[in-house]
Amino acid sequence: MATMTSEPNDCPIQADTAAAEARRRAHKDAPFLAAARGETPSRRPVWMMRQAGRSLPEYREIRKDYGMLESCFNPELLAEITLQPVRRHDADAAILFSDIVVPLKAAGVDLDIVAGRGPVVEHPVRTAEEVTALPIVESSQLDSIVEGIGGVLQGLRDDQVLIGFAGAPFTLASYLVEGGPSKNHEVTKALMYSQPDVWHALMRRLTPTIIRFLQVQAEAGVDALQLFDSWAGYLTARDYREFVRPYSTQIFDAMRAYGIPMIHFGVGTGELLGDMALAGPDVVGVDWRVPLDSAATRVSAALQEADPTAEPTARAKALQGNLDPAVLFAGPEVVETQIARICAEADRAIERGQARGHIFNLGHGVLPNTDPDAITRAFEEVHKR
Ligand code: 1CP
Repeated sequence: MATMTSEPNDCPIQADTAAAEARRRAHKDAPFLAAARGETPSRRPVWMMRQAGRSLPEYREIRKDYGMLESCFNPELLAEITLQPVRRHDADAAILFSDIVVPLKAAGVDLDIVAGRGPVVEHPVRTAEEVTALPIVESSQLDSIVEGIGGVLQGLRDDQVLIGFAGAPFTLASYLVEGGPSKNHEVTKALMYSQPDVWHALMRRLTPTIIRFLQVQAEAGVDALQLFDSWAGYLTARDYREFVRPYSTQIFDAMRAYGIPMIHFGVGTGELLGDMALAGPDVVGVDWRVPLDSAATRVSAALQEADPTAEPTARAKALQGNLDPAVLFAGPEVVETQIARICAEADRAIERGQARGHIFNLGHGVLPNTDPDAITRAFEEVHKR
């Protein structure tokens, strides 16, 4: 059934949930889906952010001949790179090989992903005129991603899922406003504080592009979605609520019609976990700084405060996380001890009714020099618990 989503801009976005259901594979006993939905999984699900990429020799081999964005828009490469870590580590989830700036590139924004640096935008967006000139992506500009997703789905077992993703408005805006990666996000924050009208116009302009990128993935058959607000942790909770959350909420509201689990994650967001949970995801991603049982207490307190009459199951979310990526350099005994601690913290939160499930992950992405065998061993260790 086609439903109209809340429209932040003057460009209506239809959600074709029937197409999404037709493309999505039937699952049998998928641990990721069980954990995300608050059911008991047959084993503890695990995947790692940035599991596809430079830690794998087979990835570096492919990338010798192709640029980063070239790989993202090539359906065969996209499918192969997405599947590499799933085969090697027996992951419960694949994450689409793409980047948060892909929908902007597809829409015609002049940007590149520079090796060793990240996304670089040729003409930064800092004025009302530049915001208005920012294109909104059309579904047809993302056809190669749809084709790539089809290839990934063919290569997965029916207990494994494919996670699609997008960057959230704040994190995406940071690259557009700064013109590239930033340590302190000072140009972005200066714009937000000194010209709030321009800031809100930029958020309104980005939101439909993000929704469309996610809809295209949902309609191509992905099983779950993750919205990355990687750099939101640079904001105070007050600023997050005023300048960011309304737009992330619109995105979750628009995507809920597809009925697939949605994850929200940011780095250093310990102080924002409750607010990020209120934006509307089913699963809250936690970085390594906050133990999962403390994270669960923060999330459930925020949900309870927002709606004291809610059913007990609506007062908790599933959690995803949260091994420090650096621990993978510390040897198998340390990794084993840390995994045991994290699983115990998650289980405690579930027993208390403050979390609905646990999807094991790192607290941020795999670091490029990580030994792939250390990653495989970590997956095996999680599956024992
Ligand atoms: O396995 C996977 O996770 C691969 C798919 C993936 C994802 C989910 C890539 C490929 N990028 C992303 C998301 C992404 N891109 C985020 C959110 C997740 C996170 O916090 O890590 C962000 C912030 C970006 C922006 C970006 N793209 C950076 C960070 C720059 C900074 O500000 O510090 C970088 C280095 C890139 C390039 C990139 N994207 C992906 C890869 C494999 C690479 C490296 C490309 C190369 O080989 O040079």
